[in-house]
Amino acid sequence: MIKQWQIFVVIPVLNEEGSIAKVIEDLPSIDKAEVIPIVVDNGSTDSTLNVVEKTGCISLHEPVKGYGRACQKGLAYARSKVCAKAKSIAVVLDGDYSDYPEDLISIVKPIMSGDYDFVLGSRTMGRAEPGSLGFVQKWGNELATNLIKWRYRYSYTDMGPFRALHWPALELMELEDLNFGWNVEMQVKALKLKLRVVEVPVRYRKRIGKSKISGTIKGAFWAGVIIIRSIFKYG
Ligand SMILES: Nc1nc2c(ncn2[C@@H]2O[C@H](COP(=O)(O)OP(=O)(O)O)[C@@H](O)[C@H]2O)c(=O)[nH]1
Ligand SMILES: [Mg+2]
Repeated sequence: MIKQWQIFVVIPVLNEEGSIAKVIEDLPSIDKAEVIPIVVDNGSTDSTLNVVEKTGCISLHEPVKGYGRACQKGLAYARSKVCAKAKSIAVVLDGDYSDYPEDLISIVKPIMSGDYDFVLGSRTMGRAEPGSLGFVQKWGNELATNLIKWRYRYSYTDMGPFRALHWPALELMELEDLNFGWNVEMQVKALKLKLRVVEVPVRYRKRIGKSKISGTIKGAFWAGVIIIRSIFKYG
């Protein structure tokens, strides 16, 4: 039987053998909705693919590296599965088990109630385990949220990875970033398009395995460059 809602949860992964099964297992079921995890790998060299296969969930492979590109691939697949008789939501969730998949319930609720188009999981409004947010993440958050506030007079409290978009809003956005400007692009375009935006508190903990983005020095440098460039490019 077709459920009223389809919730596509796109999970980009790169070498997350220790965490990806936990992320999928902890996704909650949601009343009146079909929750559909879609894992998108970018050439993991560990056993991530085997682990994902064992979970039985949809597993895609994107040959060209890039966080945004992997998310785009997952969303393109979801688009091919969108059912005209249901309402759809696109969710992005990292595969490192630092977000709590159970918080999906609070992430999609404001959309399912018809009140909002874009929901951002805020780790600063919620509970972030000490040490879970590194220096680059905090600094990147400060820089991006302040620049957005200056440009749009809207104060986001986070640039976190766990987020949801009502499907028609996603299509309006025409997201194009293929890398780490993806989050910034989404948040900026949500304001530019005057979507109904809300943040909900989410929990955050130290990741399993090693960071591929913000935990590196290269990541710190590029985070700044990408944030500034994305705000001007997409704003
Ligand atoms: N498919 C794909 N996933 C990636 C890539 N880079 C990072 N990821 C995944 O994106 C998520 C966030 O990356 P992470 O290393 O936790 O970044 P951090 O939270 O900024 O430290 C994790 O699930 C990673 O496995 C990439 O190039 N391609
Ligand atoms: Mg992470």
